[in-house]
Amino acid sequence: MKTLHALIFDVDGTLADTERDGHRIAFNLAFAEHGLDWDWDEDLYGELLTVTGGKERIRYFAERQAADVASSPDFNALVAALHATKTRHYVELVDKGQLPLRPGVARLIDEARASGLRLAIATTTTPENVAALLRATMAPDAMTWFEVIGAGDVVPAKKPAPDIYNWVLERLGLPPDACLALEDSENGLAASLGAGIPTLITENKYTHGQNFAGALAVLPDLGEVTLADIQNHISNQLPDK
Ligand code: XBP
Ligand code: MG
Repeated sequence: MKTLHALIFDVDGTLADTERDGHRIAFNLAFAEHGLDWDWDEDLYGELLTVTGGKERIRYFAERQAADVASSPDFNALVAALHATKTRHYVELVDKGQLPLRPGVARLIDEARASGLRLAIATTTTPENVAALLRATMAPDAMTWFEVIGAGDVVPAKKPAPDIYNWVLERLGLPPDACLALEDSENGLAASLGAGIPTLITENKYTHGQNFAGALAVLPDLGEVTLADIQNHISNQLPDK
């Protein structure tokens, strides 16, 4: 078995169920604030989640559903403005404590910290959103618990591209098989596996039933999963055990 040196966490859908009651609400508040009658209901948002990244998601939607807006010369500026407004609303929602950590996340992170395992984050979402979520759900200084935080536009190609995971691995100075990625979605899994990182999936309502081929395991949540469980699982599944 390769020794496990680091856990690399995805954020949205993995640390917390942020999409339906967080990002989606914030997008809709931003649309209203900018005078747009767009309303992303829960089902539509589930479809739009195939596009990772908020700016990319807005652009994708507008190009298909609001061609007049998408073809205007100010469209790029509008996308940027909408996204900035959306980020403000999202951070406000997180600050109100409306997006708790998923079961088992706090316990596993505590256990990892106590055992000296290194922690990192690899996410598509905006750095301000990560900071707000860690602050609201873990501790005021929780950002310092994570040695590397790869977020948002730090790489040009978002998940399912492996770039954000490669960016994090490079800064950790670790080979992929010394790490475990924790993801919730097919796009996230494609990114982590693309970087060669063994990956544990905790699925959620939006990602249930996606293609998780290649994952170490697919669980409903981290529940009572311990580091020892994870290490045993890795040692049983990796070919070079
Ligand atoms: C998360 C995302 C993000 C959020 C929105 O994907 O796709 O885009 O929905 O965040 P993953 P921003 O969990 O696979 O990283 O609006 O800040 O982009
Ligand atoms: Mg995710």
